[in-house]
This record gives sequence, structure tokens and C-alpha cells, in this order.
Amino acid sequence: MIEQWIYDKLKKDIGVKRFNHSIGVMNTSMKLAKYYDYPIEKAKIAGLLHDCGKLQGEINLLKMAYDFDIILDNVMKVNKELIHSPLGAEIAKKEYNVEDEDILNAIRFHTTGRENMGLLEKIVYIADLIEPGRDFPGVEKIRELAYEDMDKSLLFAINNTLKFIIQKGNLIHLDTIKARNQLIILKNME
Ligand code: DGI
Ligand code: FE
Ligand code: FE
Repeated sequence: MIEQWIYDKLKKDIGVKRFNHSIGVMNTSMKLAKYYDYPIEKAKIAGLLHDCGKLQGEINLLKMAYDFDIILDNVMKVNKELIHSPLGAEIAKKEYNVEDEDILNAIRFHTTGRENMGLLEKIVYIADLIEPGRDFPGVEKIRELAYEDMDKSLLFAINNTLKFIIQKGNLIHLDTIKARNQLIILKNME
């Protein structure tokens, strides 16, 4: 059971549009958890709160990260949209009283992914991309693969995101590269 104040605070903090996306990610995370036999309540709260660091309005993300003692790497300093994930993990801990490390890590790594992702991290990463409100080239393929083979879905999704990042000329986060390398090595060992 998620208490009502959590929904109310989240909606106020991130705005109704992001909140609706978060409800979609919560529901999709629960579906994936059921399918992959993962504790559903953990997937529910991780999905709901994954974007709790996307605070509304003119906020100084660098200052907030500093105040929360988050050490930003060079890619995050340049690419500020990546900051909401580590910031979200700290906010989940301090303001939503989340203590479970799996849930905090699912929030912390939901944008970049990383090497050795746990099942909940994979569930939230994928749910974020395939919740019903999402529509971008490639989403149908990720949706299909999500219920066939989680790692294949993840690799396809990462490749898809990387193409987009490269097209925009943005920096690639090293955690994303490491996640991708590991998935490819695993695939080649099959
Ligand atoms: O917060 P959301 O919009 O729901 O989704 P998100 O947290 O997955 O992604 C936010 C953005 O981050 C999205 O446009 C893709 C981008 N992104 C993902 N991985 C990387 C990245 N951007 C850079 N620069 N480097 C990455 O490795
Ligand atoms: Fe996000
Ligand atoms: Fe999201």
C-alpha cells in the first residue's frame, strides 16, 4: 500500500504531466514484475517515484545536487537532464522515506543504466520507456521484447537511445556504454 501523501507530494513536486507518466511507469513496472516474478510492491514504488527528482520550475540542479552531497561526474555536469536520477534517489530516501537499496538504485540508474543491473533496475528502465503514454520510433519493438527477453529489450532500448543521443551530438554517459558492453558480451556467450 502506498500512502496518499506520497501521490499528493509527487504530483505537486513534478507536475501533473510527469505525474501521469509516473503512474504509467508504476503500472508497467508492476506488470513486468509479475511477469518476471519480482516483488510487486517494490516495483510499484520504484516505478511511481523514478522521476521524483524532476522538480518543477526554475531550480538549480547543480546546487541541489551539491546540497544533497551528490558527487556529479563530468558528463552529468554538462548534461543536466541526467541529474534527476541520482537526485531522485536522494529525494526518495530523505523526503519519501524509502530505505530499500534496490528501489533507490532503480531510481538512481533509470536514465543511464549501468553494468550489473539488478532485475528491478531493468524493470524500471524498460517501464520508463514503454509505459502506455510513450510514443517514439522503436517503442513497439522494445514493448514486444520486454515480455520475451528482458536483456534483449534492454540492449535494443540502449542502442535506440544512443542513436538519438549521437544524432543530437550529446555526450554519452560511461554507465550506458558499460551496460551495453556487458549485454553484448552476455549475448555472445549464449
Ligand atoms: O525522465 P524521462 O524523460 O522519463 O526519461 P529518462 O530519465 O530515461 O531520460 C531523460 C533523457 O536522458 C532522455 O532524453 C535520454 C537521455 N539519456 C539517456 N541516457 C543518456 C542520456 N543522455 C545523455 N547525454 N547520455 C546518456 O548516456
Ligand atoms: Fe527520468
Ligand atoms: Fe520517466
